[in-house]
Amino acid sequence: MSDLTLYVGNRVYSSWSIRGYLVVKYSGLDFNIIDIDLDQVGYGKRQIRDVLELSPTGCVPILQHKGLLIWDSLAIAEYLNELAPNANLYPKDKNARAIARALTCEMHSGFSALRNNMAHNLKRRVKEQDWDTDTRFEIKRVEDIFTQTRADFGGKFLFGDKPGIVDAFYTPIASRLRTYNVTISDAAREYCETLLSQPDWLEWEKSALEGWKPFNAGPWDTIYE
Ligand SMILES: N[C@@H](CCC(=O)N[C@@H](CS)C(=O)NCC(=O)O)C(=O)O
Repeated sequence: MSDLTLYVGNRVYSSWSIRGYLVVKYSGLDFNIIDIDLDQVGYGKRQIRDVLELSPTGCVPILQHKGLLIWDSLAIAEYLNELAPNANLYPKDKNARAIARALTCEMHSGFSALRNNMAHNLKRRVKEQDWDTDTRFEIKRVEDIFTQTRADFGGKFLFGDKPGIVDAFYTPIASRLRTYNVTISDAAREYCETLLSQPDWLEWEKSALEGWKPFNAGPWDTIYE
């Protein structure tokens, strides 16, 4: 039994949990995973009792290492980067690492239109729709990030041929673009396909589909089917 445990939410929906999961996988460390059903009283208000017992934020993912509890996917990623320095979760080169961190932080704190209008649901596929200006702007920014970063630093992934923290953080975006059938450039699509055929993602996706049950909490019944 490993001394590292990751607590995650409902796998079909929880995009933040995906980030945490992929980073732990990419760290190469052995870990346990505990699923918390977010379909409970308090969901959407960060007041689910089972989550609050672990983190004052009321949010997953949460990483437990020995006596330490770490909340927030970015803090989890940074902690794992320190715990597994040889996994190269960020690029080795100082300048590339700075850009990788900037892109990770951009994902972590931005893209609110995309998040709000494209609720994460890896099971769902819907027809392409007309997006509002803000969403279109963010889709374009994502395309530019995918294309330019790979041109400047990349291989298969954004910074080489191995996935790292920044790739983990953009994987739920690739999943959203697929769910909502968003038209993007060929270069951007190629990177999305790389992310969505990566074995650790496929393992998550398979377990998510196998463990799926309808999500009733919140007002999003039609989205969370
Ligand atoms: N910034 C946080 C956000 C985490 C977050 O919003 N998690 C959602 C699940 S995807 C959650 O736990 N929501 C509980 C709720 O809304 O009550 C992170 O990076 O971990």
